[in-house]
Amino acid sequence: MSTNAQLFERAQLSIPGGVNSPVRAFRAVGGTPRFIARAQGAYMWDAEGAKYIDYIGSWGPMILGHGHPAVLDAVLKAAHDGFSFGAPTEREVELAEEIIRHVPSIEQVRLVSSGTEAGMSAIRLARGATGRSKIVKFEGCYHGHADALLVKAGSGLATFGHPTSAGVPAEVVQHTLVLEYNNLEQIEEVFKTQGHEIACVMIEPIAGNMNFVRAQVPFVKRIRELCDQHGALFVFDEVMTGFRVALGSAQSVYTQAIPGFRPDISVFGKVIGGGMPLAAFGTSRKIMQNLAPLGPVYQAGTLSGNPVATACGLATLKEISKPGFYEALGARTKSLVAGLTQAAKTAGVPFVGDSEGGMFGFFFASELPQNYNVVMATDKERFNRFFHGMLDCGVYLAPALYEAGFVSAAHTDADIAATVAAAASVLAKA
Ligand code: HOZ
Repeated sequence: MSTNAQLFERAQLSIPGGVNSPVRAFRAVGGTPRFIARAQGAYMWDAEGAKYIDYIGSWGPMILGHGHPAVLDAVLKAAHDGFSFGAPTEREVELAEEIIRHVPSIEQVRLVSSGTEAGMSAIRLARGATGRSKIVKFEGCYHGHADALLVKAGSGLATFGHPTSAGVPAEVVQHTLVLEYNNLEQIEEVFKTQGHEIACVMIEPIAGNMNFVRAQVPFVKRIRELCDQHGALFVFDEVMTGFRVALGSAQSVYTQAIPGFRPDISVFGKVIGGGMPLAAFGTSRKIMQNLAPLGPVYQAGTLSGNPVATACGLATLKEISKPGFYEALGARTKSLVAGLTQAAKTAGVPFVGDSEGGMFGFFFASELPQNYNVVMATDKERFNRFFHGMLDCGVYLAPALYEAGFVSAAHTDADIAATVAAAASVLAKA
């Protein structure tokens, strides 16, 4: 039995399903998960010493690649000064200032430890600030695993065929209204009938938990108008897209298309922690006044603003703020998608892809899907064959069709060329 298989068997004795996060178990694609021993730059090595070009990047955070020297140095220095104090530090102020500097919709930010925590707290803040209970989310958008948001949430839930998790009482989700992504009629209707009761509309602006599906510009524009007309807050969940698709995050992409556009509340994770457990939610000073210790909306955390995690995040943000960073990252990601598209065309396989900054997605379909139901109808069997073929060639893609992919600054043109060559040989056989 291979070392990965032995480790997986052993893991299943002490950890449910052998994993600490469901998608890692390879249930969607079948086969044995690779147990990763180490990573450097754009590569990971598994417990058997096999090398992979990594397009997961820890599901988004590793925008600089693994083990970037400046980040490593900052983390080691911070670790020497102490792991956690449960008291404020200058570094967390610096990180908050740095996030605010790049995202004009935010005047204040609260640091937490995970995207789930940030999303859950953003909803509580929106409800506390508006005095309303109802929230609107969209099918296929995942906002972490807080009960109220775990309805038709794409990603792991889609993989395992349970649109909503067991253990979430119906009363807990009675205020969660779930609409189709990019469906203007449905959002108009819900505001017409329940607008005065809606605390917020929460969206992944580029949904990365149903692979890669963009919210259309007219859709985002109309939600903004409806929120303004009805006194609801517009929450951008940028856990995946934040500092990943642009320095100003996905909201800056929409501001280019909709002059003056800003969401009310933003949720961040992944890149702002550079691979350490760190996330955040931010908004105007006025809305933030509702948060404890200033106001009645409670939120707290022993490891919030952790000194080692903030050092990692700060060092990462410093690197990605350098001139030309996103131009180079975006061009490389585009060249990957173009290469894969060409390889599929040559093999006569229906294929579409899209990317923004360092985030990409692709489908075995003839058109880019606009919502969850269409994503679910794309060719899953072919994706699974492709995934395993690529893995055998040393290319590590996300082990589920419902996940976005990530390119880092450490990926070279040669890595992209090797990936495209692997795809051409896999698709020729698929
Ligand atoms: N939340 C991720 C899927 N969108 C999975 C995270 C992980 O398994 O590390």
